[in-house]
Amino acid sequence: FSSYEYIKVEKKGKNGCVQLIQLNRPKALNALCNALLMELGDSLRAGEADESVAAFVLTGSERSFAAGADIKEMQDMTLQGCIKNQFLSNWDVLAKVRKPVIAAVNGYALGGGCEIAMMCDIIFAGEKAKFGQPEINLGTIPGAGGTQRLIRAVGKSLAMEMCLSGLPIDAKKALSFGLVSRVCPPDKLVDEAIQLGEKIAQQSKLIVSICKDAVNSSYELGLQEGLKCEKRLFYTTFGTEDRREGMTAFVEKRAPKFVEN
Ligand code: CO8
Repeated sequence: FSSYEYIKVEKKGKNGCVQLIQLNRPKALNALCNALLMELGDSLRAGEADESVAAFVLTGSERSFAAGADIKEMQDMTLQGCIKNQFLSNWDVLAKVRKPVIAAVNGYALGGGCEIAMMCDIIFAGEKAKFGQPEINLGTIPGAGGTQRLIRAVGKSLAMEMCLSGLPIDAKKALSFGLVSRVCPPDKLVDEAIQLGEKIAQQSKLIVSICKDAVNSSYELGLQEGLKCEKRLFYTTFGTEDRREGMTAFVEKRAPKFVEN
């Protein structure tokens, strides 16, 4: 973990069950340059492979979660270059992680910063967080899910308002529209996220990843397809040791001991 320049990675929680990834490029308010994104992808892959890790927490600083893609890197880019280099096509590592990811957002989550928060499974916000898609101010549009995930989270009117005007919303509004599920004092935010990660870590890792898959299918499919997918995944749990253990422990009035990864 020590070789990273733009992120800090630590194991937190009981037995290091939560991998905390802190974006750490303070001079640029955690603008998401390519090198930072490579490191983020690398640390996520390492956490996926580490059996002691049950969940990730992704955070920034108190001032800024991430102020967007790096505008200085993009300034001279061309259409041809974007296509040729598949610009930022590696951003979705986060959206494809099998273990749960909790975003703990203090300060600015703008542009790509808001988009990576929305790629996480759960978002907690500090009281001073600001979420926005200001790309329109730069003569461009969101390119990593901002026009797609935001509308699912907050509905069409507010998503349009944010994307077309570039104006951000505060934590309270984000909570009232369901973009985030909890608002906490800034200095308590990361601990609350880690505590949730620890709670998730008490469950079966295998069943947690199946459950995450099922919830995501609702996000991605229509209702009938989603219900079918859920049913198949529900049946799948009956092929696992941990499902048998969970129900047996309930019947025997004891705590379950989950073992499957
Ligand atoms: N990129 C590069 N540098 C940045 C960025 C950024 N996004 N944001 C801030 N910085 C830098 C500033 O240039 C400044 O550096 P320097 O000291 O060298 O001048 C430093 O961070 C501090 O910033 P400010 O002085 O501006 O700090 P303020 O407190 O005055 O303002 C703001 C804070 C409001 C956050 C302001 O910095 C700002 O508006 N930043 C830009 C926000 C933005 O427009 N983000 C969207 C970027 S575009 C994007 O994310 C597109 C994603 C598309 C993904 C496509 C995937 C395929």
